[in-house]
Amino acid sequence: MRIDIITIFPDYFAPLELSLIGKARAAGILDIRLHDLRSWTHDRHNTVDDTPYGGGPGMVMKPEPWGEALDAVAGAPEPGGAAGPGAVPRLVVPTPSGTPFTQERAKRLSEEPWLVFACGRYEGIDSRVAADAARRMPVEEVSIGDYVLAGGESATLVIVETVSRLLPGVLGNAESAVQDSFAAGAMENLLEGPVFTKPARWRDLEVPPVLLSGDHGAVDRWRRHEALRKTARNRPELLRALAEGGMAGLDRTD
Ligand code: 6GU
Repeated sequence: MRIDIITIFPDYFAPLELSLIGKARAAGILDIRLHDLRSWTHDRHNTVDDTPYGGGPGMVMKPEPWGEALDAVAGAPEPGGAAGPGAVPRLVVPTPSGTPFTQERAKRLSEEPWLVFACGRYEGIDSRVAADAARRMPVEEVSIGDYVLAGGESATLVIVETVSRLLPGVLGNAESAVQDSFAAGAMENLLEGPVFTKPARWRDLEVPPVLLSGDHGAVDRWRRHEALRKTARNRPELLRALAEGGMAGLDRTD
């Protein structure tokens, strides 16, 4: 998968050289390219923002640098490049006013050959930029949660990490992505319960004996029980959704 990230803070993405994603890049599974938006400005101060039409607080990102950046990055696919000849990327615009980012959405994005992220700062990017891009490529606005970040960079890191670990060959153990809380087909979308490793006794705290029993049926039942307990405590609305989903097609008075 190819990922282009357009930002005024390319240094923000240094962590993408580390760990799982750094290894995936070295292995050629992930082709991540960073672009400084200011390289598409033409004034002495490399201006990327201006005051909002209609008034109000803060600044809005100007359309011209974004238009040129997207033309340069998304307009000219390399023949035989990571995304293939004639490919068009999907443009992802992280914004608190986007539609919610979920594990299911990450799975769909992980099936794309080429993503471009447009990281806005200030009060966002002039809305004509996404409208113009949508004439040539699919565009989605994505929010990672109900809170406001200072810019799209950290949201992009979240999305890139979530998507990357779903790519074939990125995780050491392909099972671990299937087992995740929120993965489709995970323990019915329950949260994961507690986990333990050696030693069996640490600071007078014991690992639950069932995990040492070798009885795989008993271990599975205990894990499901603990997953239910954790979900009831931390995310009770997920249990209610599970109950409703599980009774789909049935009258709840049945
Ligand atoms: Cl994607 N961007 C910003 N700036 N704030 C956010 C967000 C994104 N998601 C939640 N808050």
